[in-house]
Amino acid sequence: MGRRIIVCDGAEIARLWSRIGAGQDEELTWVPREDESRARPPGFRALQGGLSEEGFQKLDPRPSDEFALASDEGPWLRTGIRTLAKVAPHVPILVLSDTLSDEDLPAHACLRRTGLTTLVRDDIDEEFDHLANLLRVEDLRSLLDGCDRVGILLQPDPDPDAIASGYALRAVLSRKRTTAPLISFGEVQRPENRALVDALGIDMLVMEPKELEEMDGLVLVDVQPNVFGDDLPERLQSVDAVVDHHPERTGYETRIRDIRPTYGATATILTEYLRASKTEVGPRLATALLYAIKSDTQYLGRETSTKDMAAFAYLHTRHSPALLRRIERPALPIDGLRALGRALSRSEVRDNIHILVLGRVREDVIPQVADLALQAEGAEWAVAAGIVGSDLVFSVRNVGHVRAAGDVVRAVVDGVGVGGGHRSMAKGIIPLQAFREVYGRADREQVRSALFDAFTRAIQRKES
Ligand SMILES: [Mn+2]
Repeated sequence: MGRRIIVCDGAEIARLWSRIGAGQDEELTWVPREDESRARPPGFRALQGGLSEEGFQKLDPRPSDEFALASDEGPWLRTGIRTLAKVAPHVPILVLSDTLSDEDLPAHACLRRTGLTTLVRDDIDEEFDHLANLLRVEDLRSLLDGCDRVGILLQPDPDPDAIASGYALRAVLSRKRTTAPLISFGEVQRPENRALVDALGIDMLVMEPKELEEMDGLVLVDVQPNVFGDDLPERLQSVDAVVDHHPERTGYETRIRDIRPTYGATATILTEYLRASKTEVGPRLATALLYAIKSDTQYLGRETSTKDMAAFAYLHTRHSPALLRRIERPALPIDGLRALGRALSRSEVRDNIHILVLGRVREDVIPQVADLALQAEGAEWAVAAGIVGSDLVFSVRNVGHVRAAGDVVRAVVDGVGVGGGHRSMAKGIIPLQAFREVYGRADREQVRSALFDAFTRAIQRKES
């Protein structure tokens, strides 16, 4: 390794550098300004001859060295860069300047510019953000301190963001499942939500709204009270805290309100709470929050903020890849695999659409088969369909640059079922009875050709 040679313009910048603390391999030099010759900052030696060729030659620059030039004066920096490039053309230069931009500097093959105090500034801003989050956590803790049981209420059929955020809030409050149960007014049903609950061993307390009276404290996570209807039970009209990222609603009271609509996930807010309060984040919690951010932001797609990115990066170093795989790729039952085998034997990509009809299967098999189906050569659209209970359920994927999957599915189920989704993923449900009324039988062949016609029409309509 070569040396890092720091050249500071004047005593003020040199002193700032020594306060930040010099790195081990750094050689500190400075160019005194007029009347500064006797003000040598500690640890620095003067660049003899200033920014002249002789001055740089005395430093004996080698190709493995790196230079930093720190100044806010254009002429000083331009002279320094040009002279150094003449003496040592292959030495890389880091320019530290808060006032000059890249355009103010001469061309150089290996040069980077960044701010000096702005770097410190960014860190300070980040620390103030942590401090604000810590204050929120302390407010929550002291508000709920005297409560025996704090209910953490999630939306009905809570999604991964809600579940992980509730789970994290319990950790922030240093409580257990008995003293801070996760509550929902309905069972966890959708396969991706179930997968998270099962993998983490979270137990959800399903109750009626009126049973909330049993809770001494009540916190809503990833949801606001109005979502539960206009005619709110009394306990929901005035709650202790709401932590959410959906647009702010009115019509309820809460003692603490932390709503951040610019965030892509409530899990990001909770990750900030955990970091600010230095609460331990083990692999299970990190995995849950990581998966929550991933699924709420469509894998850091649209509507992702830099806060979500920062939380994601923090969690990524702490999560368990094996656990994440188990959540994202739940074990397929053998009869599901056999159904897939039968469907694959009739596999065909027609007009860029690949449809696999599975027959009767466990619901969570369907989205996994849809993922697989999209990998077929030539497929721009993949549909996996199966019968679950008395419904025909199908998952849809597309390669992304075509029409939004959610819109297409809404057109397909129009008048016969329900459905929706995002740009590249969607899901539809058509009751078998409704399907038969429209298409006749509901055997594999009929399902396949009905879906093919419906999708062809819906995709074309969208493209015209
Ligand atoms: Mn959410």
